[in-house]
Amino acid sequence: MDKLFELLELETRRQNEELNLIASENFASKNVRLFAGSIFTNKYAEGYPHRRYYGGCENVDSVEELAIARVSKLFGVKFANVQPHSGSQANMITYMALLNEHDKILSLSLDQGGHLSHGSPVNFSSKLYEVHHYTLGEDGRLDYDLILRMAREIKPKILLAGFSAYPFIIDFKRLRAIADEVGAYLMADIAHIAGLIAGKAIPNPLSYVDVATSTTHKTLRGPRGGIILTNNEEIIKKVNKACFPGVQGGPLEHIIAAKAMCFEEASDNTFQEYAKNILLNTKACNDEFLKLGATVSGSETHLFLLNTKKSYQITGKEAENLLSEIGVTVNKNMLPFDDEKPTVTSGLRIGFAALTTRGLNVEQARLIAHIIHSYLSRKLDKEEARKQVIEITSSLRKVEEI
Ligand code: DSN
Repeated sequence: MDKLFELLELETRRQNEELNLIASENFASKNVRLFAGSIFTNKYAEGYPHRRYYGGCENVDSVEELAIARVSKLFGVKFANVQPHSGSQANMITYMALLNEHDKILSLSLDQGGHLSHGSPVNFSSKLYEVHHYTLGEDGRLDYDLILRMAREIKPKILLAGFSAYPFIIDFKRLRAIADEVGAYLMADIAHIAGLIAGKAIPNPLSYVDVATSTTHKTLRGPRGGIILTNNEEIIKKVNKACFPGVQGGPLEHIIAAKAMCFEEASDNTFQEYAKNILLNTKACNDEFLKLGATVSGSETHLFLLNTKKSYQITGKEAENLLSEIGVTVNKNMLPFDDEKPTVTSGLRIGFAALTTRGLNVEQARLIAHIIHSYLSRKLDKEEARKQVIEITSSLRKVEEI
């Protein structure tokens, strides 16, 4: 048997037997995986529906039109591009559509909870554009007065909101007013919260922004990929041109089919229940940590930050490694104003989109806080902690059956 089949089996086992608390991951459904692995992968389709550079595109045209119609309805927008291969690509395409080289972007930096493609010094975004960063307030929340002051001074062409490690609801109405005052586009990167918006668990910001980018695989629970949404016809024309032929070549039509499947699933009432349960589980776990005396950020979304340095006198890296010994999968994450390097960090980002898909409930979310807290405080030995993890994972839905 090819080694790959063995690896697939090992990965299935790992996903079933570990508690996945990585805030950006999820478990896609059988149907999403069916289309992601379908024969649509055989088709080249450069261009857009009915304007392709290849023959034989009649079926993929319908697939892409279906994906566009479904995602537009799901988020309440007029226009969408479903071709970006990833969230970073979606961001690059949007910058290319709206900016000239060296134009200014005002965004949150990676170390405060932003994203690489929002202007990190090691990313294309800071090499092509002049990026300025606002910071969070001391309470770990967006400081809208500071954003206003900086926007007035810098006059960015894009005011960018949307984050990878921000646990609170964003006031997009306020950001709209700031963007209007300085004549900037308001761009939202909703990659982390897209599923919460689609599931109506948090407010939909789409009516406030000029353009939104997202991935489809985080809280939205689809295949790995990106999308761009807007209500502005001029913007979608520029976005479409920037996507193809600007940045990408042939779209991944099998992934677009899987996206269309995920948009259908996310428009079902059961998805609203799911999105609500993500918030309940996340808050339950955060609040249990608080009761136990740990330092956590609080949460209004699918994630919170655990300060491992303050709580257990260990770095995020050490905590991540320790937890992996007992089958708890997390990622170290910089905390606002962190003095550790990104490869070390002072804490963890903990999210519940994935485990909620497997049917985790609030009591189990609280129990997870106890296991992590006791293990990192050295009050629980490895064997007992692993046993408690297995008790939870074996009660959850199997990932291949989702
Ligand atoms: N790497 C993703 C995350 O973990 O949030 C963002 O692209």
